[in-house]
Amino acid sequence: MADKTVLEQLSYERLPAVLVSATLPDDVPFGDDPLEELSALAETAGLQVVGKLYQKLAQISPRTYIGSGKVEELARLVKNSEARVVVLDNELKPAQQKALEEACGVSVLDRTELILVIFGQHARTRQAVVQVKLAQAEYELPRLKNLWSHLERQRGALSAVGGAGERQIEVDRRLLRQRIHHMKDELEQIMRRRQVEVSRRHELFQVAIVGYTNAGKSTLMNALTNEGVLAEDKLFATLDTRTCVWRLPDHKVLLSDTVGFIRNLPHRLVASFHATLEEVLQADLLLHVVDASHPSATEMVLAVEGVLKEIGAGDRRVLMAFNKIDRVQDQPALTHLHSLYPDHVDVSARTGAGLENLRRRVQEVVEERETRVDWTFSAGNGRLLAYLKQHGKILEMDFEGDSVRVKALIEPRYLGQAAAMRDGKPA
Ligand SMILES: Nc1nc2c(ncn2[C@@H]2O[C@H](COP(=O)(O)OP(=O)(O)OP(=O)(O)O)[C@@H](O)[C@H]2O)c(=O)[nH]1
Ligand SMILES: [Mg+2]
Repeated sequence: MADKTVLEQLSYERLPAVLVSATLPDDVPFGDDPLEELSALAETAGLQVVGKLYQKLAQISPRTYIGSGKVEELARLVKNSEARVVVLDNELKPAQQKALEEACGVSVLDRTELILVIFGQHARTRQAVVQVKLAQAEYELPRLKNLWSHLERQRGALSAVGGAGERQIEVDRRLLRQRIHHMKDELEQIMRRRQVEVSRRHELFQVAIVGYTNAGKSTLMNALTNEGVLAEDKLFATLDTRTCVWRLPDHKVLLSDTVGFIRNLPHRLVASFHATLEEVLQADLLLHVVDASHPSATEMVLAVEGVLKEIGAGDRRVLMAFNKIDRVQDQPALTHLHSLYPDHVDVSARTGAGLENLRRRVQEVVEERETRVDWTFSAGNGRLLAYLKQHGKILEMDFEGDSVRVKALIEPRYLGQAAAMRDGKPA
């Protein structure tokens, strides 16, 4: 874990930073500049990028991740650019992180830690705060020992205080494990309360917006519902799921905005955001929003599909929404995406282009699954009303005198029984 004070400064000070990319032969290229995404992450976190360093590695160096010649080059670059922090676009082992810090004389963060910093800055609700703290604590746990032995080495007193050091590590670990335990408990409680809300809402068809970070998910949610959720040109602007009612031409459905995905999302983070992603797992339809104007759109789509599989939502019905169509330059690339994903709509959340089409397409999906009924029957027929509620989704219900008019969606297999109840025939 990098120096805590450095992490705290990130949010309000434009600390100068050097970014490092090390690519292995099997890495899939992601855009022209391998550091483009890390730059955006760094900017979002509040860092000021003052230098970039690239290395193509045949294999990872166990001690410093990058090769020893590169370490020297990095140390020079840090010195010359007066950088205060180094960020590597890879996941570092604790010992590698320490070795690099010693060589450069400044804090070294890896990609995971930078994402954790951003999450920490953007967490608003109690649930998001606890989830982020949990992920941070789990990141810290395996790094505790290393910090300690590093201190001991510095003092050159390993043999003298070895026993005391060992005990101190155990104490630190136990305290951290306790904190992790408490946070998991608290999350579970929050989830139990949410579960009640979710099951109350269960009567409506649920659509969850998913997609790569910065794809325009929140902007789209706002354009469709006037909900006024936060949308910014920042990575991970949204950390909480927000759900609201979305009115389609003939239906009312629930629309949820969710946390953005990113490639190489660390497993720990995926796990700690499970609660937030619960909405995705319960959705009837996933609206996968893609920044179609991005040169790496296809890789982003694949990364999102990877995360969906990982959280157990790989088999969900998906409608692709190719967003930011207003600024697509590379028409052949878009045509290629169209051919890969025939079930798609082109939209611009900014200009509103394609939104009507999107509403219609989602409505079609809703109707595909269910039969729509528009029945008027005696308000005293509570049995039918209960049956429709249990096996279908009530869209509208109006009492007119002693009769009731119900518009509902119902799965075809329940339709016969419901119709019999309406017509007063024995089941
Ligand atoms: N040109 C253009 N820009 C858009 C469009 N939709 C969104 N944007 C911009 O893209 C940026 C990101 O939008 P958000 O809606 O915050 O993206 P998000 O997917 O919710 O991002 P996270 O919550 O950070 O994962 C903002 O600057 C938006 O104004 C669009 O259709 N066209
Ligand atoms: Mg958002």
